[in-house]
Amino acid sequence: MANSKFEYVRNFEQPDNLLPNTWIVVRIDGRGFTKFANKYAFEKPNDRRALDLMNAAARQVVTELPDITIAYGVSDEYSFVFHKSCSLFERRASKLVSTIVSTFTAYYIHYWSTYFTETPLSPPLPSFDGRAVCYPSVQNLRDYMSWRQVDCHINNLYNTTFWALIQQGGMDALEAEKMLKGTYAADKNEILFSKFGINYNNEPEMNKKGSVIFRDYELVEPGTHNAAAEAENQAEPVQPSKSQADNERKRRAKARIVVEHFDIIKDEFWDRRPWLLSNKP
Ligand code: DGT
Ligand code: MG
Ligand code: MG
Ligand code: MG
Ligand code: MG
Repeated sequence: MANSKFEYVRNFEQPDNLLPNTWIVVRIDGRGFTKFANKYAFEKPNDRRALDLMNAAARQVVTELPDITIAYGVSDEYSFVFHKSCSLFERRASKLVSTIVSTFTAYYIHYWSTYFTETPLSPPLPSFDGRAVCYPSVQNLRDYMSWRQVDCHINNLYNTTFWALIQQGGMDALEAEKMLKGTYAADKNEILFSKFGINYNNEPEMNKKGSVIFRDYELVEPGTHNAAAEAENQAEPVQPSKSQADNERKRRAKARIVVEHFDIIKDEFWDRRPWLLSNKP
């Protein structure tokens, strides 16, 4: 249907290709999940089923989009990182974001009954928003990931203490809020331990650290590698040949995709898995 008189409308489309050679992060977030969590009586502050469901949907997104290097999730959000060499959809933001959001949402609904066996979904159905941000250096990308994990830690320590004060301490929300106002991490640890015998260190790793999803290959010995320095120092990659790219795609398709609850702030996680930040796609 070339050259109809209507064809000119195509010129209204705006380009939205993201900056080349930058790490693309697409973060999705549940819309109105405060209300959604109440509707389905999610356990407070962490509902194991809800978090497992988020992880199952995200794992499926990583499986279907091999250009994703790593993903990190906490609460009702997930961040998906595309390698800086990614050329999927010519790096068009709207295509990348909408594909991630719809694939994730579809699997969230698909897997719902696996994790919430007693409570079928009913409208309004869960939905997610999404945005894409480019990070020009490995350090910026690592700082982004650290930012999300620190956020997870701060919120989880607060929420764990807040709900202990209510559920076990018999306070109402206002009293608990007042008690926690202006407290530091050490104070919250102390409240948990002295009032409720809870050692925060023994809380589930998933609640304290969130979840990280990546392709697992053979680990590098600890202390023998500096992934961030190497990635920043490597020459920019030359475009791989078609057969190289095909082989790489097959290797990625075969790799085991794992969901872990590791510390992604410290160097060790990255140093032991140099392929995550490597200049090679
Ligand atoms: P938004 O994102 O602006 O549409 O609004 P919300 O309500 O989704 O707010 P957001 O994303 O800042 O915060 C996430 C909400 O989801 C927060 O109110 C707690 C809730 N949520 C997430 N995971 C759990 C869980 O495991 N248990 C419970 N009880 N609530 C959860
Ligand atoms: Mg939001
Ligand atoms: Mg939300
Ligand atoms: Mg959120
Ligand atoms: Mg089409």
